[in-house]
Amino acid sequence: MREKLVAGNWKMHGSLAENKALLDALVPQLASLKGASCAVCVPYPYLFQAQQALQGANVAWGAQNLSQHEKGAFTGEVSASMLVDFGCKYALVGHSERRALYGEDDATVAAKFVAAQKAGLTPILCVGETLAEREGNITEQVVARQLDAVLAVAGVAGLAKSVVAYEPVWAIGTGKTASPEQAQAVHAFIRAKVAEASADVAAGLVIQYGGSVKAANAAQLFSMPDIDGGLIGGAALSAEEFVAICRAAQ
Ligand code: G2H
Repeated sequence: MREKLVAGNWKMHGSLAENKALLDALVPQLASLKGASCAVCVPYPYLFQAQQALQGANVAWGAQNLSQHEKGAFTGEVSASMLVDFGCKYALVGHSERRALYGEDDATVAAKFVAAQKAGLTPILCVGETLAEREGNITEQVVARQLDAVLAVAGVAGLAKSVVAYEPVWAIGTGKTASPEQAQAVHAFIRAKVAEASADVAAGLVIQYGGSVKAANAAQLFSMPDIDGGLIGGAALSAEEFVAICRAAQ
């Protein structure tokens, strides 16, 4: 049986004071979470704060990006081993904002996925189509291409040690959520695609949904057979919302 995972993606939000209030609220409220896991992916400068606040708690932490390089003259970049130094369990790779705003192509995302795993991190691989791609009926083609790029370098054995997050770009931060049925259809497609390489890996793969998930719609989304939790943006900045979403995953 797969355990659902709810991960917060704080994006470029927060301050030492705001994070303290949020983390101090999450730790006791999520202490009793059972049958589901949770994590927060925080901005790089706050990884140390997350590590201090969450060590020994029932909440894992991670980063929102990483370099595909191990070390070297890459000004402004952060390596996978640096994230490990700060106790990260997860690193998002290929979030649509990285793909769209920072030109990360499939090959770069795949290289980041491999770099994360090499250092012992669990990559959360984000895939998803834009509105134009959905309207052009190429959602499955796009998601297949994004998965194939990773399968080509990490293999299905690599995918087995990762989490996939399906995030339709048109639903991100827009308030528009994919309906549970729309999301389920793509999740089932992803699982079937992975099953072509390995039925076992497909059956065990955690596939999160992301895109305007909130307390009010989480339970319905998480009740779908192939939706194994969520990647939560805006709603992860509120302890009340995030805790309610985590509880919906139990
Ligand atoms: C999608 C999601 C979190 P939001 O980016 O990754 O953000 O929940 O704000 O749509």
